[in-house]
Parts: sequence; structure tokens; C-alpha cells
Amino acid sequence: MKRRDFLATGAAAMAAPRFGHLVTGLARPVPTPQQLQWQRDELALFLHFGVNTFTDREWGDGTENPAIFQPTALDARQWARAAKAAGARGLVLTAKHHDGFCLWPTATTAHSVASSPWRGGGGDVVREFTDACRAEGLRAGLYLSPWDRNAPSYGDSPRYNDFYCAQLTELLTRYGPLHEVWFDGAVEVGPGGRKQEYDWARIWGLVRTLQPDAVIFSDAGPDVRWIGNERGVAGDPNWSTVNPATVPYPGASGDDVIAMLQHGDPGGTVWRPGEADVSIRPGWFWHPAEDAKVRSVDDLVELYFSSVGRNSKLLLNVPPTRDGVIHPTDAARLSGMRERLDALFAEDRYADAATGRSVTVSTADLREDIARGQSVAAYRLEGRVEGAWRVLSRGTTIGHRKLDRFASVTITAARLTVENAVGPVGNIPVRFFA
Ligand code: FUL
Repeated sequence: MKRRDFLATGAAAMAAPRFGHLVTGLARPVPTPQQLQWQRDELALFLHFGVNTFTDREWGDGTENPAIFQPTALDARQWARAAKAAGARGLVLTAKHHDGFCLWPTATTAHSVASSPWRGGGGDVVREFTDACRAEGLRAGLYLSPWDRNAPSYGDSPRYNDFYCAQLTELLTRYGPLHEVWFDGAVEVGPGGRKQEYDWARIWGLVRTLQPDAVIFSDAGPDVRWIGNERGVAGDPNWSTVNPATVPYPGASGDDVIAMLQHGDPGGTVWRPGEADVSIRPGWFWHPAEDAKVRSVDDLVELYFSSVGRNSKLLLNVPPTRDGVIHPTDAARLSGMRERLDALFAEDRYADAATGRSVTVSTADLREDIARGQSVAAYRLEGRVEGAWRVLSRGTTIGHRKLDRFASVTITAARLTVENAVGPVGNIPVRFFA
């Protein structure tokens, strides 16, 4: 594949940063190496699997009999291969969802795979999952739902925090390196209307101590934030910096919270990029009635543009069936999406423009070097069409990656003008595709 970096023109180099939030002299936030790798991965698969798979529900109530958990042909290598075929670099599994059923043989509760007939009660889905990820060269992540509708201690705050931290410790110490630990924000009161107060400092501290290379996801970060919806659509603009006071804890609600999650904040003091989680089906868990409602390849490509193409990471949910495998329809859509993306981004057309030939393009791929932070707040991309400059696209933020589509046009040259920035603007490579 040919690749020639597009140099920002004189106009870009001269653009005076004049965004209101710029505080000259103060260092702008930059990603940690873990956050950088997480974002460069661009796509990971999410796997919702558990008792809900067998009860046909989205939220179990914790009264499920563990005997119902009986996948007939569980094959975690098949999950990992499907992820690879999608071009994903990692997977995140629901080790425990709101029903409290643990997919590993925990010492903390009998509500687990150890009480099921699967593999004679000797099975461990988390082990098979993490082994499969490693065997396929993929990164493993785990979701441990804070809300637990089975644990009797839920709502008795100190007691449940101990229980939850014991579960988390098992997951963080038994299964080798984890890349991401996922905490959702769904919370309801426990038995007798007791409200659970989570000890987030302790919970996050455990991850830091036991898995220092993992990024921590929740609405409130601290490393990666939720993008604010479950439709796979990042905000425009989408800053990777935020003001941490706006979303103080997972599950915080309100319009300000959602706006911050969607857009970030150019004046934010911490680096906390957005992750867009969305399902390939209407539900998060597998339901037989949804086998005919799997997103099309076109739809998946759109999701990629509205998430990865807007400086977010895409966490695409693909739920295993009762057999314990990814359904063939879902697997086919995943590989179809990858083929389409690979074809689209196979050749940088603009590299040819240097030879003086004209090139026909309809997609631009812009990138900031986010290792140095995120700066661009407004830009204009122009192409030379029949001897005159024409605007191809205008945008706000760029970040790790910004994908712009426009009506197919033949250009002989291109230039990018940064019209507004909150910090120093480096070289911004732009590639063009048909
Ligand atoms: C939410 C949960 O309530 C949903 O069931 C799903 O797991 C989603 C990813 O997170 O908080």
C-alpha cells in the first residue's frame, strides 16, 4: 500500500490558535501509553453471555437456576476468530451481568458456572475466553456488573463492596494480563430499597495495583469514558479531554452529563477518550427472535464511520448463542464489514496526485498525532477541481482519526486549513480514498 503523508499547508501552519479555552503555557493533557494503545486498536468485540442467553431476557433478576446454563458447544476460539475476521484487536466479556451469575468458579457465591451442569460443574468461561484471546493474539477485557440482583449483601454498602472487590480480585489475579476492565452505570436499589454506595476509589485502586496495564472504562472513566449512547454514534465535536467534575461517578445522569460524554471538553484537564458500545442486534444478549435482525454490512460500516471516524473507539457487541458460539449470520456480517473497510482503505489515491495525475476521491482520513494531545477545533479541507479550490469538507475536531465523506470528485491537489485550535498543531496526515 502506498502511503505519503499529506503536509498541512502554509495556511494550516499559520493558523493562530484562538479557541477560548486555550491557556497559553499550560501543558495540555496527553494519553497514557495504555490509552494510546487502546485507541489505536480502534475496534473490539463485546460479548454478552450468561443466564440471560438461556432465559431470553436482557436483564435477569438473580433468581435464575444455575442449571439452565448449559451451552452445548461452547467454543471461545470461534469467538476470537470471529473477532479477528472483523479486524478487532480485543474482546470484552460479561464475566458477571446484573443477574449476578458468575461465568467463572468464584469463591464468593454459589451463583456461578460451578453450580451448572456445563462441563460437569468444572467449567470456567472466563478461563476459556482469556486463553482463546491469547491464542489468537487478541487482548482480553472483562465486564463485572456493579449492580447485582442476586447478592444478598447488595445495598448493604460496606459488605457488598467487600464482596464485589473479592470478585474483582479473582478476575484480576487468575487470568493473566487484561487490557480493559469495564464498569457499567446501571444501578437500582437493593432489597428493602437500600441504595448501594460503591467504593469507586477502592475498586479502581484494585485495578491499578493488580492490572496496571488495563484501561478502566466507566461513564466516569477514569481512563476511558462512555460515549453517552448505545447507538454507536460519537459526538461532533468529540474531544478526548474532559472536565472530570462533570461526570463524577458511573451512572451519573442529566443532560450535562450526556453532553460531556458525547463531546468531551476542549478545556478539559484530563485525557479520557470515548468508547462507543453498540450491539449488532437489537438486544445485548442473544435472542432467537433476533436472528433475522442482525445489522447489515452497510450498517456496520456506517457505525465504523460514526464512531472510529469521529475519534472514538468502537466496542461492537456480538452475543454468543445457547450453543456457546457466535451465530453464523453475525460472523458473516463481521467479516463482510472488514472486507468492505479493507477495500475502501486499500489505496491512498492522493499519493498519486503528486505525480500530476488527477484522482477521483470521496473519502478523506485525517489524523492528529494524539500522543502529543488533541488540538484542532475547526478545519477546512479543499481540493483543486478544474483549476479552482473547492471545499470538500469542513469539520470540528480530528483527534486520532476523522473520516469525512463527500460527493465523488476529481482533484489535482488538496490542502487542509486549520481554522481554529486549542494548542499547537503538528503535521496532520490526510489520505484520500475513492
Ligand atoms: C448497561 C446494561 O444495563 C446493559 O444490559 C448492557 O450490559 C450495557 C452494555 O450496559 O448498563
